[in-house]
Amino acid sequence: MPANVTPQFKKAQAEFLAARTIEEKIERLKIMISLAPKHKGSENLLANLKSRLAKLKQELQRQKKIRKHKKGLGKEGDAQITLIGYANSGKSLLLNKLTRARSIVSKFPYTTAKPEQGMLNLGALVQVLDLPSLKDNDEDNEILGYANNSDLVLVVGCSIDKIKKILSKIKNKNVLVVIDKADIIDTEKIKKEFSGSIDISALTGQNLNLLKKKIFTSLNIIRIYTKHPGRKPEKRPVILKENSVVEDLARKVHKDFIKQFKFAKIWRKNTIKRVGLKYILKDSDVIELHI
Ligand SMILES: Nc1nc2c(ncn2[C@@H]2O[C@H](COP(=O)(O)OP(=O)(O)OP(=O)(O)O)[C@@H](O)[C@H]2O)c(=O)[nH]1
Ligand SMILES: [Mg+2]
Repeated sequence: MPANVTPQFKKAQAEFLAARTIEEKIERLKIMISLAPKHKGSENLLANLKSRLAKLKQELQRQKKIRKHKKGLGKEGDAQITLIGYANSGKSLLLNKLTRARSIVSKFPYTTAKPEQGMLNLGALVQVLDLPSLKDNDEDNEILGYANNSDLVLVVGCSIDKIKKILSKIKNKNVLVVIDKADIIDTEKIKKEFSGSIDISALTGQNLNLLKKKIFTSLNIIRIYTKHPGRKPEKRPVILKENSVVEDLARKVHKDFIKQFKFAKIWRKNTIKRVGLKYILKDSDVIELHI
């Protein structure tokens, strides 16, 4: 990147990097383009940004088609999780408690006729899908398709038999058993049956914070906060896979960063370290890239 970009441009770039949805990325990239230097030495940068914008617009069109096809439910945010279970297990109430969604909750079975969604902010934005209840017939295939395609499946139920039956249907390897209605049932026996499971009550809020923590750790992603020298870290983290290295972050920030990379400074707990491209990042690291 040319050295003579303005601080406003750098700020716009940081905001672009923290963007999650494609729409957000496009908006912020447009701002970057408007702030980019427009002289001979920066032609490459500008061309680069414009081609990125064109690609993002293409991708948006593609996703819109998919969303339409799936009645509005393409993947969004940094990760997608699904809630699956039998009728009345409490999936819709749980979605509403985890996010700002207002999925209809009722004492009657099969109230949720199509997937409902909400966004759970864990630093990483986690899209939560409340799926229609399983019926043990062909209609289950579509529901299972959603679950198998998501980054994590929450199996919501409160009987050992039903939970076992759901588990036998799911191909996704990343599954968390959530025993619901802990305010009215004795969950001890069920908890023992499924190692790593958690008991909650969507109604009283019991263990919901613990559930959020488990969701985050089960997603195997890390939140990295970039910063510019002399400034505070960005509020919105860059999301990477667990065990990513500085190079992965640099690539995500801007491909030119790797070529011009000198060193990175990392703040982790109470330590500050100077590191190279191969250094393994950890969740919550604050990082400054020097080029
Ligand atoms: N006591 C108690 N009741 C709950 C809890 N969670 C849900 N319920 C109740 O269980 C019933 C079903 O809840 P829903 O969230 O609609 O269940 P669902 O799995 O979405 O069910 P369908 O979509 O209708 O198949 C409602 O009457 C809820 O109020 C809970 O944690 N404790
Ligand atoms: Mg429902």
